[in-house]
Amino acid sequence: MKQEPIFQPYKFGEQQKAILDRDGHFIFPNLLTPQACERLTESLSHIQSLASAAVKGHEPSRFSAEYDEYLESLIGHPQMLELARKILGENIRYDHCVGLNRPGGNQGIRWHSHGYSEDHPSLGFVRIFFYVNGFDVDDGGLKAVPGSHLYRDRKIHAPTDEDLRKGWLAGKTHLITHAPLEILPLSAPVGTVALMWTHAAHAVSPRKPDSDTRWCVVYAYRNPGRPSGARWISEAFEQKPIAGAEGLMSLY
Ligand SMILES: O=C(O)CCC(=O)C(=O)O
Ligand SMILES: [Fe+2]
Repeated sequence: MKQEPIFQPYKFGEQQKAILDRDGHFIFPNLLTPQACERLTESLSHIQSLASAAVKGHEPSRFSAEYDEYLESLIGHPQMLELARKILGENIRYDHCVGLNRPGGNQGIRWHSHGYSEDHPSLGFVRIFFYVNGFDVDDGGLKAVPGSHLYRDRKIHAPTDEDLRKGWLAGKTHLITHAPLEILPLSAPVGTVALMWTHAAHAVSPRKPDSDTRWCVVYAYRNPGRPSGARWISEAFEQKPIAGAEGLMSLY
């Protein structure tokens, strides 16, 4: 069955890949088609509606693709896999699909990084964020530290920008450009797709109380070879045949 496109035409060649590898993140403004945005908004509203009845250990927000057919169908969508393989190369596995809806008043998330294969840097792990209705700076907005991913530090933590500057960032420079590392608040128009290497320091600012819900979902893929802490896939889901995702669901 042919799937509807999710992305507008885009270029992600050597130059764009080099920017991702230098900064640790890469933003495609307006990449999602209007139709995909509509379907995603419906699916993410559905995930949101399940939140109050969440089963502990198998939450709809953490196992989102297991609770929504459209979200499931994107795991093996040809355009999704093409993009994931432009980043990671041929040999990839699916890792997780997490709903990141942030209603007005949501507190955002503190500075952190994630881990994968610290001992074997050629194995990559990338998050592909779909910011369906986008976000403004300081309104449920993603922030990053370009170059932080090159340290491959899985344990970056700080409650505020100030704490990060005084702590982990102090005295650190970019390992390629040698510029001092700095916090970069991002903004994203409707339909933005953001790529991020897993070791990049990132945080999300609180959503303003009178803002609407920020609709967002993330799909993560990796090169197999190491255990993965964020691999949220139930046993039943790992066995489920999903079009296009054959061979992608196992850990190794
Ligand atoms: O909500 C966001 O924009 C980012 C959430 C996050 O830190 C993650 O999925 O790793
Ligand atoms: Fe994160």
